[in-house]
Amino acid sequence: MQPTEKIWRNGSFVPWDEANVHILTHALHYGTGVFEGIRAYDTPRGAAVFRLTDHLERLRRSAALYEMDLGYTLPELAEAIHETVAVNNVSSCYVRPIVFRGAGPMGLYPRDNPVEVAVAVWPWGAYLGEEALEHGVSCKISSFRRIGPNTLPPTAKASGQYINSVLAKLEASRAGDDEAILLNEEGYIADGSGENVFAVRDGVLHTPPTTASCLPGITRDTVMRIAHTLGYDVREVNLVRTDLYFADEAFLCGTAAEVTPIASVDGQQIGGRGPITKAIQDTFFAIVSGRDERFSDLLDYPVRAAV
Ligand code: PPE
Repeated sequence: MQPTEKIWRNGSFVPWDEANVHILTHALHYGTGVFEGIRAYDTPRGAAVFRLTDHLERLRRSAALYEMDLGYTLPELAEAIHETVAVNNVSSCYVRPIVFRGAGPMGLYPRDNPVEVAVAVWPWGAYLGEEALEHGVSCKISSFRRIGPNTLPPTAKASGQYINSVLAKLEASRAGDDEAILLNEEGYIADGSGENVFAVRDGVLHTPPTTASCLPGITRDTVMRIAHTLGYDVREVNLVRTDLYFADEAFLCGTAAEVTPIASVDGQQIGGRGPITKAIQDTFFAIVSGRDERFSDLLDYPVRAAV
């Protein structure tokens, strides 16, 4: 990981190395944090943050579920994010806002623990490796089921729920695979440990509905918009593992993973990056780098100081 200089914390900048927490931080013990993963990209008009408002709205919903008051308006947080990108001189980077219960009383009751808000940014290249963007990743269907709407609602992005992803990720890694795909309690595909899943069959894109316990991914939504624009149908339907084994093409998508082809699932070969995956991926990278006017509204630029 490549550190940057400063981290925004509760309204001011602190040096990267000093952005620490107490050992008795509530979120460290109980997972009581919510976060976002956002990317900023270098564009001809300078650094742009991809779908910033959508990410911040999801952050607000996640925080509300756990009764955490953000303490800042979304425009204030948007400004903090733009400033953090600017102050660290990284036009292309990953952006990690986190809202968490800090140190205070111990025990599960969280309301007396202070809510902290921070934003860190750092350069983060291809999540699953540069090679993977072309050749794809090997995936394993996890034996661990995805958390559900009545255990840890997967529609929120809470720190604690990621321990489910960590179990799946470790299992996949022990099996020699790059990534894990989790089924929900009903046995349908939910999502990857940190990505949504798409399968392409007969020229049609298929992805699990959000009721299948996947995170309602912002990249997933972007992919659906791209597909429609390119003239492909998208079906939000429950998928079983063989829908992946027998797919013509399949890919993972997420802020970190962007659009990454799936090469195999449980050793069943799907192949490298197919033509539809490539078309979606090419359009995605054109959009985020500010080279596709059709989607320019998805990029958020810093508001210039009023004259
Ligand atoms: N499912 C899960 C479980 C998930 O964590 C992510 C994002 C997605 C789907 C895709 O959502 P979106 O980013 O809105 O398109 N995972 C984040 C964290 C990855 C990490 O290792 O940390 C991310 O991609 O930023």
